[in-house]
Amino acid sequence: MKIKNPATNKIIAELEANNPQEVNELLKILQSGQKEWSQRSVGERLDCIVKFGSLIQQNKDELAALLTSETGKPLQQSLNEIVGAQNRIDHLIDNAEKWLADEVLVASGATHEKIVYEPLGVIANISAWNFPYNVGYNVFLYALVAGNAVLYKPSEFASLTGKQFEKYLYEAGVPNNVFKCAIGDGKLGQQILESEFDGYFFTGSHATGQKIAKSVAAKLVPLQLELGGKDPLFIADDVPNVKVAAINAAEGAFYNNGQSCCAVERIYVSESIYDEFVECFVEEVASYTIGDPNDTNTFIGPLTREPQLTVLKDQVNDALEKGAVLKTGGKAIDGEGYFFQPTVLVDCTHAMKVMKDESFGPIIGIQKVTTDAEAIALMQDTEYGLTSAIFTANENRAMQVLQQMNTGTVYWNCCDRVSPNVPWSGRKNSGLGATLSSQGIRAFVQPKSYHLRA
Ligand code: TXE
Repeated sequence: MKIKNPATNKIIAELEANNPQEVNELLKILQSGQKEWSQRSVGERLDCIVKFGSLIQQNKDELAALLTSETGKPLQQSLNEIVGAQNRIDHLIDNAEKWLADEVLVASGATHEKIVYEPLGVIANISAWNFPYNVGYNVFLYALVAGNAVLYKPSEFASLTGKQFEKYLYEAGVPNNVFKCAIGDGKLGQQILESEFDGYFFTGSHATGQKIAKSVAAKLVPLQLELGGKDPLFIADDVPNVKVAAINAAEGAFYNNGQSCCAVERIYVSESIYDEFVECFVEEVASYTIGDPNDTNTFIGPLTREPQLTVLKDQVNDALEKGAVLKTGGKAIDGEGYFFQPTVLVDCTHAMKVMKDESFGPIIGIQKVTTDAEAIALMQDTEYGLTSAIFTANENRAMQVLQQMNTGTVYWNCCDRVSPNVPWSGRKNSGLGATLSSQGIRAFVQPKSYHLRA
């Protein structure tokens, strides 16, 4: 498989892809290793994950450069991701033993009752490229600590990073028949769906997620889908500082070039502060440094995937045809890489694709609203359900809005953030199941209920 650098469109590596027929061989190897691994204590398995985390941090500069080379993520953001992802390991250190321990419910009387949490077995993790550390750790580290073996298929746009996970997991003591990184694209992914894994954990687009759900439904094994989003942000007229709100909103929309499932994907602004907000927002976006992702001053690098350029151009043209006003950006940037100008469209409506379809790029639509009720109705007008946010000085006003959102995550005066302490879940077309938090720990086990009559 040829690996390209999105900043230069040049091939930087060639990786031996796995043939689909190898999947069943890998599955057999993992089945052979999983039993012994599951018989180790949670603490012993956790020790390997802690060592893995240390190895990653020791090599973070080299790993960040690698991540940037294959995804185009600005170097500083690659470093941020690698360092930040350690919070998943810290969460496991603090919580895994508690949530995976046997639970004695009745210890007196004729019949004692307890729950033992057993691993699922060998699970498949088909993953995405935009935050390979974050979205990867959410699944394969939690699965390993729970006693499962894992077949991990990184996105074809983050394969080099995927191979590093395998290298350092082995160095940390995870047996090579307990974790396998399979290299390939959607075709290899399809073969994985045809094989008999004990659970399927997917991070990626809604379209692919739906295909995966259809393919594995009849197997009646656990399936989790972390899919796309069209996350709204409502800027209420009582924000203490419109400029600060605009700067925070812009970061939520453009961090990682907007290639984040929980990026701000549409913004609604109370009419009384609309003009001021738009002015501050456009000023902030126009100030972003676009360029070589290896330059630590760069905030906007190339898109990771070339086809997304066409999606973004189409959303801009569609919006303009339907009456939107382009304030900045709007075009791909000439040159070798997949660069697109950070783009702000205002006076948008829900007739436009940019307010309804996932953009997953450096483009945002802004719409004026006159009441909170109007904002709520527009925020709810989506087939996605990942996150929603409101910036306001008033907690009651925030809760009024957030309680009505049908999303797995809600934000008051923040956005575009994930914490391992609380579940990360999508509703509607944004997914199925939850990773992180105690729920994410228990996602990789199945309860066995013991009724014991001595
Ligand atoms: O997804 P794709 P991408 C979402 C984000 C965006 C998408 C981008 O919102 O929509 O992910 O990631 C494999 N059978 N999230 O472009 O194309 C493919 O090889 C089996 C949400 O990578 O769906 C890759 O490994 N597998 C998330 C993986 O599926 C198939 C956070 C994803 O590919 C396949 C991050 C097939 N038919 C991104 N086709 C969240 N909610 O947390 C492709 N694949």
